[in-house]
Amino acid sequence: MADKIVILTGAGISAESGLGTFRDEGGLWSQHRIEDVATPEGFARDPALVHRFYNARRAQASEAQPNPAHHALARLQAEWPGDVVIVTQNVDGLHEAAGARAIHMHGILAGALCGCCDHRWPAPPEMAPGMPCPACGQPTARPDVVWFGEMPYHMDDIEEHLQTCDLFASIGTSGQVYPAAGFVQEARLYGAATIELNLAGTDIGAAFEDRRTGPASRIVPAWVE
Ligand code: BV8
Repeated sequence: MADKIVILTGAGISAESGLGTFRDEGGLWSQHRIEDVATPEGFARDPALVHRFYNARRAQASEAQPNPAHHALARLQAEWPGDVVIVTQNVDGLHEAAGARAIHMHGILAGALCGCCDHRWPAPPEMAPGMPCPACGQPTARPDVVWFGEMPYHMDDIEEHLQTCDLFASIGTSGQVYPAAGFVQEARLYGAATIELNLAGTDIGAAFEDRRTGPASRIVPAWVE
């Protein structure tokens, strides 16, 4: 049976598609306080601000194109004889745009969620405070993204993949947000080989046996080949 590969991706894989990362120079978290735009408390305090933040990112993501790194992973997933599981922290949908399947642990910009009945539906381009849920009618529509302090999605499936993979690769993430930043340790614990592909060194780089540095659009296709 060919090796099973689990690939974690972060904002860095979409940087060359023109989407901002969070913690690089001029990144999203230098323009907005996490507490104000990416927590349930921030949403409760000022839903209009949070909707504006996600409306802007949804519009940008809808114009963005997958880059060679996204396409290389889609090719790997289609051609590798074993299982290739992509777990993404990104909410931009670019893995699917490149023809890949991905597990969205932090949700998706193109999705809306009802804060009351958990109904999910495709998000309109612009969301606003008090938007009614199409299922229960309550004015509790929110972006279907996982905020700080909320449980990421699909964690049971992700744990199972980490415990049964032969290779764990991390691409374009600074390794500062948990539980994703801890995945490399779990994969190693269960015997997987590990590699990090990133523009620069990260806080979790030492946990990887192998590392490649450079822009994803160059180093990911080279790695996949
Ligand atoms: C949870 C929302 C538990 C959608 C996001 C203290 C210690 C440890 C943990 C915690 C703590 N206090 C609180 C916590 C938990 C907290 C956390 O980890 N906080 C951190 C900040 C310390 N985590 C949580 O709250 C998570 N939930 O733990 O729940 C729980 C348990 C029980 C019951 C209930 C709950 C939820 C985390 C999810 C938060 N939501 N996004 C959105 O707005 O997008 S996180 C956000 O950060 C994005 O999802 C993003 O993907 C993610 C990670 O960032 P990166 O993707 O790594 O992006 P970053 O800019 O940081 O790095 C980019 C990298 O790319 C850089 O390394 C750069 O060098 C590289 N790069 C740049 N250009 C390129 C490139 N690489 C290659 N090529 C290039 N061209």
